[in-house]
Amino acid sequence: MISDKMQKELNEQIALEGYASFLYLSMASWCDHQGMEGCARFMHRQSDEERMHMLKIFHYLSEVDGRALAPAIKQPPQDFESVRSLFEQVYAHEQKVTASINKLVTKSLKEDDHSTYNFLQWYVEEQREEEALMRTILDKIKLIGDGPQSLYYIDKEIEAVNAQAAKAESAEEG
Ligand code: OFO
Repeated sequence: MISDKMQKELNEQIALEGYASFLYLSMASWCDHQGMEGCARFMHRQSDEERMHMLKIFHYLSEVDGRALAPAIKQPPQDFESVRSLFEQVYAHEQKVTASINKLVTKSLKEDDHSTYNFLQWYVEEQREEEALMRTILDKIKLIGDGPQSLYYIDKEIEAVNAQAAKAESAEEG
């Protein structure tokens, strides 16, 4: 049985993960429109992952006899200044998610809710990986530059990240 307070906090996290999914979907569409197919594919995968993060909490709440709420999703931005600014926004959003997960972890400990504490450890690790990935991408963009001549090379770099992710996924599937 989960406390009302923890249930409310987890439902807020559901909303944050849901928003991330729609934000990244919007970014995928923008990238696609710029002809950056690698970036579009990357953002679609991130969007799918965020939906999975949202559903994971959904299922956890049911498992502990809580009530998961489907969130209202506010409209994400549709236009982005540049590919660099887009990835800066992704990184900023991931940092926001990390801060929110950290708060949840602290609260679960205060409540002696070890089940939720244990459940949240998956997110702690996921956020560390996501932040590291976004920082690597931003470093590459800074190195390459993001003028019109550089967009092709940025897209190629992101395609390499996509290929790595696909390889890791198929290794996981065995
Ligand atoms: Fe689920 O917030 Fe990103 O990873």
